[in-house]
Amino acid sequence: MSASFSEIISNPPMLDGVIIGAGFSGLYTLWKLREVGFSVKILELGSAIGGTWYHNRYPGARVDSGIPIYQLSIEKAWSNFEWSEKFPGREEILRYFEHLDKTLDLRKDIEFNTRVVSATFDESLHLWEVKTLSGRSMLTRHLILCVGSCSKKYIPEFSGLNKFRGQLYHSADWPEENVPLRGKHVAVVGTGASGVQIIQEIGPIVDHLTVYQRTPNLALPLRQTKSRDVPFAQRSQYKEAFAKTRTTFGGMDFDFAPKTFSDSTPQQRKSLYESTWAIGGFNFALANYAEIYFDQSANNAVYAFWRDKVRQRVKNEATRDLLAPLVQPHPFGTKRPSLEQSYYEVFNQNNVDLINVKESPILEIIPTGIKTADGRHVEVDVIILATGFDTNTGGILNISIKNGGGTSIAEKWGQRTSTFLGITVSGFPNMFLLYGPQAPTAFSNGPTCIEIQADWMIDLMVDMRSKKRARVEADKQAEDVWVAMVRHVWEISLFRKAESWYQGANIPGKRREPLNFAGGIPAYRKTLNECRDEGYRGLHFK
Ligand code: N01
Repeated sequence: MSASFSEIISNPPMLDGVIIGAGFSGLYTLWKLREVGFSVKILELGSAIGGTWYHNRYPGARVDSGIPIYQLSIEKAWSNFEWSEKFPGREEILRYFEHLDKTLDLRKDIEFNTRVVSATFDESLHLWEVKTLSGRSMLTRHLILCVGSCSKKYIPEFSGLNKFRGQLYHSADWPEENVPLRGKHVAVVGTGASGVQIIQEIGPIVDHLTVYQRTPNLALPLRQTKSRDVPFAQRSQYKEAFAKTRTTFGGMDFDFAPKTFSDSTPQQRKSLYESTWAIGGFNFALANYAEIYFDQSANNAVYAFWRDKVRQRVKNEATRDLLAPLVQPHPFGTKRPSLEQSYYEVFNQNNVDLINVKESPILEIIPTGIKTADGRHVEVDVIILATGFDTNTGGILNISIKNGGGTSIAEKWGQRTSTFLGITVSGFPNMFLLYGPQAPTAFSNGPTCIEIQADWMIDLMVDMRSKKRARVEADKQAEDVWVAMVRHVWEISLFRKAESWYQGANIPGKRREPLNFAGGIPAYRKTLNECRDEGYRGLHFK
């Protein structure tokens, strides 16, 4: 560490917390830590707040969790913000972030355009030294990583990528200026949440669209509601909705059906499928039978319903078989289903082609387009790589984080990712992860998971302050128990069967392991609360 103890004492720019990232988790943490009297700063790579919503500006970007629950539950913020749609688009969400900034006075404690390159813990001072790319250094008691679960983009190593003469963008790297697509020949690679939204948005305006699909997205109807037509959420109901999110599997304001699949008659099942389908959003996935994530026969039934609904919408038989195959490509819901409004109809347009890259992978990018293994060349002006992210761990491992013994987080996670409760890491004192690995992250409404984790962490920091404790660190054994729990839930679920980013299967060479806790929000909260109520069992203090 570059500063000596006497320098720190005589020159105290030392903070209680440095937060990395100004998305939902960073902003909520900043506000709440300040409310309880801690000194804290956010360092943010981008030039504005919003996190994933700042960085992901691709055409059609829109949230898949509905209002009122896709916002912070801070009354001062929600009580005077008007949402125009149940599932708002990026512009409206950025307007909301601006509102958060004004209402909560956030910006004064955020440093923008600041890339954190390293964080090193000093064993004797119990402090982190955080360094930025520009060479600045800051001392902080706590290091709080709010870097987002999808912040490190993944670009497949296609040969010839840099020889392409047209425009090439990753979905998370879309330019701020308008990219004219009207009249253009465009290729979209990838049909995850980003790809589905892009395809649906640009299909109707481009001259020609070629979609490269490896795995079909088992997408669900969004069913947008405009507040001018139907008031979809009364403010008087917000508090109840936020409270409900703490009690449901996915942190939504609805939960699985109370009855089981096995106890339901075929007619009751059909009626549940139809009603959840008609409501739209994630209802078909998360207000369905809980067994669909654990029992293959329950899952098969749901898949068959989904398939038949979608197949009716696609005219061409070969395209239909690719988008909604007769045999399920993976258990329904075990890869992230997107929400769509007109995705399937786009493939009925004459200007849209669908290429199956499972059968015929992309061989190379040629100067004028894309060549697949079957020898087909498609000439395009623009290639959009909607190929996803090195999720959950990528954003954290992007920073050189070292503990007092000189061990990096990359070394610590060399054999397996391990955390205690998805929030702390043994061997890395005074460091917290929010919305990261081994938490309900991917399986929950973002703001719900984030607030639960941040509230727990802040209670802990307040407790430490009151007891004059300078350092907290997870116990290795307690961490092992949590990692085993995450794995156990994973192994008994159907999630294990899908080649998903939930378990790191989307990145060639990335180790497969459960990166998300699939036990649901109530079980997660119970574990956090028990830990706190038992005097922070599993944590060591100094
Ligand atoms: O990324 P993805 P994403 N050749 O990994 C394909 C959040 N999000 O950016 O499925 C050809 O899901 C890959 O194929 P396969 C949300 O949590 C939220 O879309 O691996 N194809 C897949 O189709 C989401 O889950 C929102 O077989 C290749 C696609 O690229 C997460 O971000 C909106 C390939 C990647 O899909 C990530 O979504 C957007 C190759 N070599 C994102 N490599 C909302 O809330 C990969 N693919 C609305």
